[in-house]
Amino acid sequence: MKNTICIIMFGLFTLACVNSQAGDITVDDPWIQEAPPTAKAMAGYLGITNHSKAAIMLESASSADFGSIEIHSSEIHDGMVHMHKEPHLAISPAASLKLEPGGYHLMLMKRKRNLQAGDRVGIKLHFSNGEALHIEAEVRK
Ligand SMILES: [Cu+2]
Repeated sequence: MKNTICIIMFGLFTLACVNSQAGDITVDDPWIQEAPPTAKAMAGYLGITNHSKAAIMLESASSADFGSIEIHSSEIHDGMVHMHKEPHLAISPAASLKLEPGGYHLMLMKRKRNLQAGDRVGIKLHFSNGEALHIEAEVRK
């Protein structure tokens, strides 16, 4: 009898989880471009998908391996890459946004340890719906 109650309760709990906001955001293929040891900053890329019915903003990011992380966009004028700091990044309802070379990226600054291809970096992403995602980005050439 006790077992039956547990199974029913677990079933209700699972339903409650599906209906809550947790899991509205998923991240795919996070990676960081390898940079020379002298470089002060590195660029991080990933795909972000918003599974909810409302726009969600990526508001900030942090990592134990970097002193600070900014959200940047980049544009090319006259063959020169210009980067702009963005206060946040909006992901439309039921849509994906790709941070990729030549476009949006995470600007990882004040590196605290040497990072080479194959190393993994933990990054925490904070979203406007209150969700915080901990991701692991691989350093690649
Ligand atoms: Cu940048």
